[in-house]
Amino acid sequence: MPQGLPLHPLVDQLAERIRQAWAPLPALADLPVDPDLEAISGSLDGEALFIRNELFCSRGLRKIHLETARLGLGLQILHCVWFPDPRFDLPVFGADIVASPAGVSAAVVDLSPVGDALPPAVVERLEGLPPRPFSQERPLPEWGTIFSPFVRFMRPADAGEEQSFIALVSDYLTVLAEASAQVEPQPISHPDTVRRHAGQLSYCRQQKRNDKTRRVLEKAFNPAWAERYIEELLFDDPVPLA
Ligand code: BLA
Repeated sequence: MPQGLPLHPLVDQLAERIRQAWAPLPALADLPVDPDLEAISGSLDGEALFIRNELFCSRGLRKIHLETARLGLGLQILHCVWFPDPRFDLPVFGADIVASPAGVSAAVVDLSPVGDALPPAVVERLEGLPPRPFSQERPLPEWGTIFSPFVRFMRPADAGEEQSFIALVSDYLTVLAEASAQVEPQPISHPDTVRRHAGQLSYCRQQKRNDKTRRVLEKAFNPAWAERYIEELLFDDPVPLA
């Protein structure tokens, strides 16, 4: 880890679990990223800042992104999104953890639809997962209409719930990996591909309405840098269909 600073155990353990989940994906390959955006370190008010980005693609997934960061005032972030290739009928996987010295305030995970609803095979698998109760579920923000009925958003109350959150994320990643191994691509001009492309644009547009992310990045760096980071790295649009 840059600067050798440890991250919150939940952030470290979940990052490790996510790396294990992408390792066996078919046709896994590095995704080139501007070195300016890939690894960033600096300081704010005497505190070390860093961002580490890991990016891949695989069969059916145009971008697999994991960000781990320390962004000042002891704020630690794990941000992870797996964006599907619109030719494949797959949901978007997203997870976010926000931790500070006061503890973890937000942990969220979802498999989000890029059309009207999740693919039926994904719904069936999600419905078959073991129940994982959390004692402090949080209400979704107003831009959260992109999430599925299976979204989970909570403040993990203790180490036990932190482990449950890791298990929950593992469940969702297993569902997506299974779906991605089975789904066949449709042509680029197929109406379903066009619809999923539009759905992914809308997912990115809604995520960009999360002012909390933007504010943290603007304060740690500056508004222009934050804008570029959000537009080009966090929530870049899928390439236009030919
Ligand atoms: C909330 N995200 C937050 C918060 C901060 C960040 C500071 C407020 C914490 C809280 O309410 O307890 C900050 N998140 C970041 C930063 C990055 C980041 C700086 O990812 C930098 C990379 N956010 C996502 C993804 C999801 C997501 C992929 O990036 C979900 C799949 C969700 N974050 C999300 C939600 C909230 C949040 C739902 C709560 C927003 C609210 O209550 O208003």
